[in-house]
Amino acid sequence: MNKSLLIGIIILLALILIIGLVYYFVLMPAKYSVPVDTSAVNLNSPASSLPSSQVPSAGTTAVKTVNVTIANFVFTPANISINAGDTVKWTNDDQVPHQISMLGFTSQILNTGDSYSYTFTTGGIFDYKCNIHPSMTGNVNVKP
Ligand SMILES: [Cu+2]
Repeated sequence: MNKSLLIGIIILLALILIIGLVYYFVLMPAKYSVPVDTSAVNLNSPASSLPSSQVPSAGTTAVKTVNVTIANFVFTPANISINAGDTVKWTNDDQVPHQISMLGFTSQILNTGDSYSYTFTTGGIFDYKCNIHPSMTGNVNVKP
């Protein structure tokens, strides 16, 4: 009597354990395989084929946005280091207009309070300046 009850409990626990293992090993890998597939796409195709918002960065680092403030005719910080896929956002806090210019793009004229964002998809050191005040310079070091 007691023995068969004990066996019944052991069988029940074994079933719960098996169901748990099936969930863990069958369903969980299906969820986690998505980032692996994304990085495989990144390795095999150029970043330009994907919308910039979906370009995965190297490894598991999340993409980020770095803010650069324009004030008193100075970019702050003037030298920044980011990963490919990250975005730089310049915001003009000066009372005069500025315009970000770099090999590859020129922003619209940024009046007071305006901002401009650019997503860097390839590695390299990108020097930029203000088109209106060429003495204003900065650079972005993009790690591939
Ligand atoms: Cu300027």
